[in-house]
Amino acid sequence: MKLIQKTLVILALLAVATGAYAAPKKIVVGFAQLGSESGWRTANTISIQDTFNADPSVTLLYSDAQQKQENQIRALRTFIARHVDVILFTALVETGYGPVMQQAARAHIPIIMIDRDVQKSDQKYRLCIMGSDFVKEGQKAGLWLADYLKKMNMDNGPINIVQIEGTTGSAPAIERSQGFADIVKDHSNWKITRSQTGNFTVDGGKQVMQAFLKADKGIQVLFAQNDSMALGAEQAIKEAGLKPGKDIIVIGCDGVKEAFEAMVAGEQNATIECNPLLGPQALKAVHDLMDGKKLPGRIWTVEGVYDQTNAAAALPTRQY
Ligand code: GZL
Repeated sequence: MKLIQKTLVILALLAVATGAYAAPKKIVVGFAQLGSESGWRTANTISIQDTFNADPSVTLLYSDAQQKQENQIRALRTFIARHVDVILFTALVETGYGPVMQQAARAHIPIIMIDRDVQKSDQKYRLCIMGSDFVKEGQKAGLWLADYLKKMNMDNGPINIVQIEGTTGSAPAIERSQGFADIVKDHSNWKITRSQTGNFTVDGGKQVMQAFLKADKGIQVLFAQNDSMALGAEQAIKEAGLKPGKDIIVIGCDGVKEAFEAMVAGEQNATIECNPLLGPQALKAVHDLMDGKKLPGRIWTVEGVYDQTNAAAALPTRQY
């Protein structure tokens, strides 16, 4: 090694050792995830963790609240105490976060909502919401059902619909119910005869569908507000000696791989895609924020509708 190179190496080592050169400060991001209740949630978490952990300019602090609001509030308080630069937050339910979000605002820590928002009165404490349009997803489920019943020449007499809702009080449960009801009310022969929460889990969907089937032998359609609950309900329908996808039309939400496999097997009729792969959009939003750019109030995800006519072709490309 030439003398000049040796000198430069020694100078660089000295600069670091004396603190004269400080490595650029990393952006510290606190991510308060709500839990790991569904395939969707797992894919959402992995997308954010993999994207952020691959960026050397960022440190991601992660918390899984295991679907308990008190754990999420505790995690947010910890991020505030650690003076993180940005908080990513997925609200388990819409209410109850105002005080801790106000604390973050007072500490000048910006909050970017991922996937699920908080109630309107607390939205002043967050910078933006990044995620899907749940009302539109509910409407898409109703519109798909109308099209399918028409194609199958089934929309003549009464249509008995049951609904398995997501986590009570959560934005997707509230808004998917609203969107689906928007379409149901346009069909006087349709009726949602039973609706109950399955808490977005496979077991929850199975237990609720078992109860519905015990109480009602005339169910024709199930709208499950996520594919995990639809898959659980399909197990219950089979155990009751019926064929899901044939004896009972099954519509899910999310677009997880297992739902595509169920559609290819003829055991689910449709799924309304809800894209969990928000990591790249979230990282871009964090960098834009740190670079002083203004974030839009709403960053939408792009998603479609899949059924037995296009599931097989799409299955190999599914990433979650
Ligand atoms: C929707 C998301 C929902 C999914 C469920 O964006 O919040 O939560 O639909 C998940 O699978 O549990």
